[in-house]
Amino acid sequence: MIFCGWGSYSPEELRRINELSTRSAIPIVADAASPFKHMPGQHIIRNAPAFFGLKSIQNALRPDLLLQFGAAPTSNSVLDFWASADTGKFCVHPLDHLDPSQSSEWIPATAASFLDIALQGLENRPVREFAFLQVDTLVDMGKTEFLSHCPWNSEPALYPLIYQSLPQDSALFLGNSSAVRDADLFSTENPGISRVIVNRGASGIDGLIASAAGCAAVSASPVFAVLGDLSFQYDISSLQSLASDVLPLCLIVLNNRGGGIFHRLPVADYPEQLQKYFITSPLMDISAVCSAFKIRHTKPRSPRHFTEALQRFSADPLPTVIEIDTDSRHSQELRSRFTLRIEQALQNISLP
Ligand SMILES: Cc1ncc(C[n+]2csc(CCOP(=O)(O)OP(=O)(O)O)c2C)c(N)n1
Repeated sequence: MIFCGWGSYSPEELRRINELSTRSAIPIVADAASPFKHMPGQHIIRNAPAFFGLKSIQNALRPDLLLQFGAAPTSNSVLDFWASADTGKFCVHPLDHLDPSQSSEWIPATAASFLDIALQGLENRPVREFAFLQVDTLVDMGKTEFLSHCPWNSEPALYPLIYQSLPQDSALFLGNSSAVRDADLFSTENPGISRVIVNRGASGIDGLIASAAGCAAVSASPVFAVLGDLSFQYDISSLQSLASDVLPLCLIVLNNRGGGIFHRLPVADYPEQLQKYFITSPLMDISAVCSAFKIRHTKPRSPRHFTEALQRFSADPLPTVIEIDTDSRHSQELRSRFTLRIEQALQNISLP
């Protein structure tokens, strides 16, 4: 199994990773920030975060080999799968051994130089029916069904909406905290997304507007960035360069009034402390902040208004903020229900 995390891959490296996968009949596990998420192909596992963490799956499906290109997986459940897999595990990276579990061997090489050798003399293997790919298809169908019953502005349901609404040849920047994790779990593929960018660092929520603005300054196409309201507040001063340089950046701010991610952590069992010390709800009026910097702002009330706002930006890509009100507690309930639903659905299938 080939894990492909975020990283700066040349088109040739992507072509050759794809070749390694198809010729050796080994599937690719695509992270939300991996270019493979949006590439066509039956050999790509796109929903790993939804089922790799299940013990039933970890016990039943045992890959022969794990190979990682780019950064380590974003999702904790995929990291858990990697850490617990009792098999040969190798991380290919020129500079660093990017394995938080330190349970693998490091191959200090660029993907290109590794693939030069790996592809030499590789015999084509016949396409195999992989249980992982079959489960992925089931999970994908379950996900679509589940999200179709969620409110449009719940955090899980927003990701397919955002992904499907992005125009041809768009670049997508995913903020830290819930954005990159929910994208990993709930997004759908859109071949129109030509580039996904993250600034993961140590998961800092500072400087995300500046990072996205930097992308917009050099990108050939408009950039869309998804981030939380607290991340937005942390980096308001970067709106200045966005406005003065008239950068083609559309910030999609999910406003759940503070750090929604903390609803996922054990501290959520202590509501008073959670609210006071962790959520840290900003008192900011995003519309007023945008007006202060002379940046377009809109707050859609329906999916149609949201897609219209994206279309307006695409037609005239001036700095724009699209603010969507979300409910972090309800969104967390939906995430828990989704995990349970997938677990139940997979209990009844017979795995080889
Ligand atoms: C610079 C920095 N300060 C604090 C944190 C700790 N932290 C992690 S997530 C988070 C909340 C982020 O809130 P928001 O951007 O609104 O996103 P949400 O959690 O709602 O998805 C905080 C404060 C951090 N990661 N980086």
